[in-house]
Amino acid sequence: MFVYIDGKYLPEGEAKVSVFDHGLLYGDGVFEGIRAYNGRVFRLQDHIDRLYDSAKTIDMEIPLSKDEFSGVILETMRRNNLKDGYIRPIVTRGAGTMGLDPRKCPKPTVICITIAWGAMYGDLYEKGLTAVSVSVRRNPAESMPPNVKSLNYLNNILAKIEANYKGGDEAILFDTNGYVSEGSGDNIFVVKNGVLITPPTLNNLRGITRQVVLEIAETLGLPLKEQNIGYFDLYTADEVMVTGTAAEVAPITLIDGRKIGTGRPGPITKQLMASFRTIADNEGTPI
Ligand code: PXG
Repeated sequence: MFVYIDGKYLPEGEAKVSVFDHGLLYGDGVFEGIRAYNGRVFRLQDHIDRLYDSAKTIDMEIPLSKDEFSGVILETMRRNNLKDGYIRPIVTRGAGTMGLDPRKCPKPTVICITIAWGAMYGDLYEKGLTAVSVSVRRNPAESMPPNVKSLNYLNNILAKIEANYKGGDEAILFDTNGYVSEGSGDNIFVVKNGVLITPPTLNNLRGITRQVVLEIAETLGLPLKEQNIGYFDLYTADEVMVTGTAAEVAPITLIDGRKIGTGRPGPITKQLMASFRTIADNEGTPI
């Protein structure tokens, strides 16, 4: 595979980052996770916009225009002959000296990695995933906004480790007020009495898949609410699902040992999964 790094497309073994890069030393940087289906990059502009918003928030200027960055993503896919896959653009603060101060890093490092990739959860899309709530809280917006897709994912990784020990396929994080935040790498929706409900995005990542699901719900005329929910709402929901670039739309059928609804993926979840598949397979920026 070829990897784009700082203006060059290099064989992956030759694409190297300095040990003094603040992305490595401090997790100082931002990234995106994007999918391509059938020769088209899904929601490319939305991902580019979020990448630049993440960079703006951490006061880092990406040394490429948005159009140039989109071009790099498409060209990396072309050079690797990929029509379906996963794309990881990364911008780190760049190489500097020791010390947190970003002014020590004259130039951000820009990277784009692509890999071939299929469904993340295999047969769990039919059976449903098991989720566990974790004691690790999502970092509060006033400390580190969860809207920034930063290179420091330890908050989410600690949640994932806890879920692994507790035997869950995915972790459900709460915020410091006890509201449901999100999964370790996806957003959460519940269905109760025919209404689709998802938390507002102050305490979670503004997921692009979440946005697609909201658009589908609107098109289908499904009643929809963006409102805070607690663990009572999770356990007593008729259906629960998670959404993300990696997970796509995935049903959750067991949470902390409580069967959700019938214990099988519900009708609204299945409808949203099918509509998502159609949209993902048919729209996108041609490679
Ligand atoms: N919340 C968090 C914390 C995420 O990291 C989402 C929600 C869903 O956002 P999108 O825009 O993808 O719908 C994410 C995205 C991985 C991986 O390597 C994780 C994500 C995306 C792609 C790959 O596990 N998370």
